[in-house]
Amino acid sequence: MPDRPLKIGITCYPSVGGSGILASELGEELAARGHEIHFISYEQPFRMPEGPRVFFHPVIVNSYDLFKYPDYTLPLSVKMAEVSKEHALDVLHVHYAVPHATAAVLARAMLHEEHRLRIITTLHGTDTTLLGRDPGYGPAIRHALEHSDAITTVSEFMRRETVRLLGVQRPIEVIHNFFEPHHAPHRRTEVRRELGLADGEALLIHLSNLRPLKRIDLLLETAARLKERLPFKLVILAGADFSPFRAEVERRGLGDRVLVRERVTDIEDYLQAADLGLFTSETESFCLSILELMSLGCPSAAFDVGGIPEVTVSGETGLLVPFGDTTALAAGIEALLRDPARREAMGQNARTRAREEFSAAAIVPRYEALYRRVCGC
Ligand code: GMT
Repeated sequence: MPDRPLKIGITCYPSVGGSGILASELGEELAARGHEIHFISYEQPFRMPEGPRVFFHPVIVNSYDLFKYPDYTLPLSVKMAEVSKEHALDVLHVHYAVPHATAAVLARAMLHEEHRLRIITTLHGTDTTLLGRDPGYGPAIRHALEHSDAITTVSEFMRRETVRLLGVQRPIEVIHNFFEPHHAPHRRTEVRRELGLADGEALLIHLSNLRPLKRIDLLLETAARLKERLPFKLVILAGADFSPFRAEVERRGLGDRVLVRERVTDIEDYLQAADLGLFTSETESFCLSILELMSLGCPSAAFDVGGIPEVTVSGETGLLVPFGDTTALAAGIEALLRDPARREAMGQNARTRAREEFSAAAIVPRYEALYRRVCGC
């Protein structure tokens, strides 16, 4: 008898961010495989798919004068319990522990035994590496992990950090992120023309939410080192307001080199138009953006931090240098861009690695198997 489709709740942050993107793409792939997907969040996730088996349940957060800070955790847990009961969810998969895993554990406590909810928590990054160290959060995160039916992390680095920082003793399964590129609406030449790229000018690309750990200062420092050495433009797909960085762009004389696009939905347009990704984060559990570029045959240059070396292999599918060494980063980029055959070969390797290791076909069945294991179905 074929396996029955599952009813899966997904909670994530809806805004631009790797964990929300991954959760949305996972929902899309699971729905395409016949499962029923219920997103529960305060807004419809940025890349939430549309389709017959995909539902969105908004969490309404009221603000009351008596509270200095509005609370999200309690209304979220009430909505999780409500949706679990009404739709007989098999499993609730929460992405990013804070506050989603705690809300899920509370939701389960509110339900009667016949609606016993299975909870899977996927740790994505700063829920461990930043909040896990915070004495105001650490014990609550540990409690939620100990009461989840399964825990996953997006890299081996994250698994190690979770054990080290939170002392979690339970098994933690590493399921790497995946990415399936959508069709790019425009051709590479059209995008490059729209960006005003001259013949022979290279296109570097950076995608991020610009938070402090993305180290935009080092990104601009690297671009400044390349300024006199190469004709290039750096396009930044910003998931947040870029204006705080404008003064630094001007100070470094990069005004005509840096192009910013905010809240882009058709990222594939830019991914396929780029020659090289550039990332300068001080930590990353995975760096989904590097994988997104790899999927379209574009290698990246980055610092060798966190889970990044699990995604890209230096010298084969990209270029990694020690953290903070912008001199080495700029030299490596210059060498690569002056050698189109090598860059092209790296791009091909990147595409192959993305398909073999980090495609939906490689990763989604691992989540399905996990759901069935925790549900016993
Ligand atoms: O952890 C965060 O700071 C946010 C999180 C997010 O929602 O974007 O990013 C993390 O999750 C992504 C998806 O798994 C990873 O690609 C990012 O590397 C990771 N960010 C960090 O570890 C800083």
